[in-house]
Amino acid sequence: MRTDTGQVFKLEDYRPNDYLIPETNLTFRLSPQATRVIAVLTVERRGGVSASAPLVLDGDGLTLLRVEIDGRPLEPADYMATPDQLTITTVPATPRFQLVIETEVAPAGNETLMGLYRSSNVYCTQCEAEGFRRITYFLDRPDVLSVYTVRIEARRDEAPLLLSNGNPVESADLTDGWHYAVWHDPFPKPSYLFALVAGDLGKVTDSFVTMSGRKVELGIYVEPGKEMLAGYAMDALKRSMRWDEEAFGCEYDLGVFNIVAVSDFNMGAMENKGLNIFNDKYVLADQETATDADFANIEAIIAHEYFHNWTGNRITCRDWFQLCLKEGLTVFRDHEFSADQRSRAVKRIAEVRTLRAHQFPEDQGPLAHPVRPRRYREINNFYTATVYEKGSEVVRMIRTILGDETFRAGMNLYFERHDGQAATIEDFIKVFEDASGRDLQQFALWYHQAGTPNLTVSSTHNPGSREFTLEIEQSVPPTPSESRKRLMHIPLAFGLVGADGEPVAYSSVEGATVENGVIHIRKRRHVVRFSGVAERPAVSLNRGFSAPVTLSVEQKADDQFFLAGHDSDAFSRWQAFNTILTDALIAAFRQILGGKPSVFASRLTDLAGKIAGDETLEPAYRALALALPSEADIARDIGKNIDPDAVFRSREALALAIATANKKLFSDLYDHLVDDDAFSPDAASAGRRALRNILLDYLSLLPAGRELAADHFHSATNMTDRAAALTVLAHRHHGSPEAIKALADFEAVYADDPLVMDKWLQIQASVPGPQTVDTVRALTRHSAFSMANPNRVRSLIGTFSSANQTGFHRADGDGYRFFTETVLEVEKRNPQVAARLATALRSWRSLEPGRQAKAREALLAIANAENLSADLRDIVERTLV
Ligand code: 0A1
Ligand code: ZN
Repeated sequence: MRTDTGQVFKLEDYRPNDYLIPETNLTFRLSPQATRVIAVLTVERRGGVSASAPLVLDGDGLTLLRVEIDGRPLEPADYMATPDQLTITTVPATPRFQLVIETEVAPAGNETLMGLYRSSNVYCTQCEAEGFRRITYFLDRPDVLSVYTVRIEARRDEAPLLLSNGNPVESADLTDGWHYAVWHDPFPKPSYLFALVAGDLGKVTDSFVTMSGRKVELGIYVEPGKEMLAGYAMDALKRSMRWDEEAFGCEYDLGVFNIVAVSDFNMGAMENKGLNIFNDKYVLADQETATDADFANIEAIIAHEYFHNWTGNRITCRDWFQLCLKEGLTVFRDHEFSADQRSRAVKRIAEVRTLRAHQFPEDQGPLAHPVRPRRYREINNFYTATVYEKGSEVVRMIRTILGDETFRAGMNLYFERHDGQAATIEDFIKVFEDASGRDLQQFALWYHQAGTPNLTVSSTHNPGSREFTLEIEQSVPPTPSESRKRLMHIPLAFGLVGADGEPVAYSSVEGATVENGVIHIRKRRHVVRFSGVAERPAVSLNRGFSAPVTLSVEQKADDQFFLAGHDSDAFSRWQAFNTILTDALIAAFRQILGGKPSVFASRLTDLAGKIAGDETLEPAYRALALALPSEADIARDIGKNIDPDAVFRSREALALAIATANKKLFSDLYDHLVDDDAFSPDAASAGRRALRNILLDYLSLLPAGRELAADHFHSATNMTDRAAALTVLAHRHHGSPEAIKALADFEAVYADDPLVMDKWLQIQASVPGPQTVDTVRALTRHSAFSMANPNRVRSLIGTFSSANQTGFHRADGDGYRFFTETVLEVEKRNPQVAARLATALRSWRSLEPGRQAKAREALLAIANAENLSADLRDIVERTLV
């Protein structure tokens, strides 16, 4: 384990290395305990660099067996080797030389899942961000691009399949039951995109003909016997390949494209050139085992990794500070893909919910950082919602500002100008400046400045002068190490809506640039005057969520209700109703704290019924509208002094009020939505299931709700319905005979399917209430659980600590004690997963004082543990500041 060196990496310290490695030849002789790696590197000194400049290569826990230059072993005086560095002090005077390095690594004992490791007897690699240095000494940085040739040798019985990046070159038998394969990747790439897979895997094949008529062989490799679960992923891959040609002109460039699913993986998936490696959770699916959400995730992640071929691989990052250059852009691309494959409005609402649930708390807490950070201690901790999701929103804003066509011209310029390069955010912004002739320097603050901007908006209408005025003021709250903020350029899409629901015309506008329905906020305060407006309109703000900001709007409740029923922008219509719900929940929270009963306006509960039954709206949209803000959403909107038990009670009270007021309507609709057709994972069918399942959630609160949920569970013909019913039983009817039986039945059927058992763990880990910590403790000893597998850890421990507000934040601090123990235990094997778990306490300062003190104790207990990894120390120390 890499312990903390305390070193801080700074953007301004970037300089290119003195050396390049244009060619890399690797030979692997695979064995679980002692794999030999021979690296033959062509090293080149960059022009102008002194011949005496040492060559310093990165390593991480390596054992060096041999080092030679141009065919001669190095003298001990000519180099220095530690497990973490190889320094060659005497370098040949020639500008180019050949360096041979032989190392030995032990994939079997590697539980960090970085570098070369074994997952269920399959050899696989994970090199992003700095895992390649666990395989051999190298210039392990993204601006060193090399052409790789890889020879893999293994025992045929142990590893009949041998894969690496690029195209297959040759393969044959060796003596003693061994065999080999050689792969060559003609595209120069950074070391983080290197991959190797070897083992016994099942294969699903297909092919794709690119826009210029080249045939690409496609392969998806899975655990033998699971081939029939890879069909959806293969279909998603082909749709992604076509879409990228149509939407961005991006054509695939190798003769093969392979995907391998492994069961031990730290993240979702990895875009290694021509050989994507996936967490099997994002490949394997059928109606029996996967929910609609799983299908949607598979589609999105298959697309995401595939799209990296151009945004990430062909054009990579100069350094890790530029991570958002590939990630924010590729998330934007996968969002657009899913929007085109499904319903754009529904997709946008889901994206915004995710952004608010994950990125807003990050941006508003101690771990806030700019989309392009300037400092890091551990790069693994910067694969964040800010880099990915906010990074994507920033790209979306560029498109909003430029318009579709100019944006596309900018993207074309980006591909033309930077193909084959390791680029920066400045390069990215420049292509859009050049394509549009606009100055985007103020806009670029979105990359440089952390924090969620807030817009305070108020409006007045003067019927006499027929003038409608919006006063808009921006502020960006201080974030760690950035106390003073500069003024941002915020594209605020808006609409003025008349009493008939139609857009209100105006003759002229002054006070801000307004183009194509977007107000460009650039100053601290804008007074935007619309002339020729006879009647007071309702204002629909941040349509389509044009900017990732919070709004403080002085708006009449009547306007909110009006917009929730009439806004022509589907996102804003959803937003209006969501705001109504949030306001009601916050009021109920205060009533509960004041010892008063919660009361809800009948026009609110009536509107919920109207939306549920509105056949002009897509079922998926109705389901999203009826989903109450989560406890974490409510807590975030309250902001401080949070008592999670009171939040929970307010939410339950509102759910009960909505269910009670709409009993008959919900029940009829629930019956009507029953689906007798053959299962399809498509968005429309999924939307109907989503609506029916949220209705079940409401109906379960009413008399006979428990029986209804039990029926729903036992008659379910797909995992979406089964998991939804099990959640309702376990959460709302905890401990009931129906809940106990359903959990037991589920376990009996799926005991041998780890991915399905993850759902079983998740559902139990999220049961509200103080008793759940004991359940979770007990489940850590269940045979379905393993501390060594990231999916299991995230399902049980991750769900408990980040999705169970009342259980985790139990008033006596026992949830936190369990958390400390477990995080430290996971850390011993896998620091990266432990560090991610530890972010569950990032919002600890918004809790009420009692819980706050206990949460701090828990964080301090982690911080004071001995030999803390760099990953965990970085998170815990920043969280405590
Ligand atoms: N580049 C991948 C994410 C990723 C990052 C680090 C990893 O190491 C454990 C794995 C994957 C993506 O954006 O999909
Ligand atoms: Zn990515």
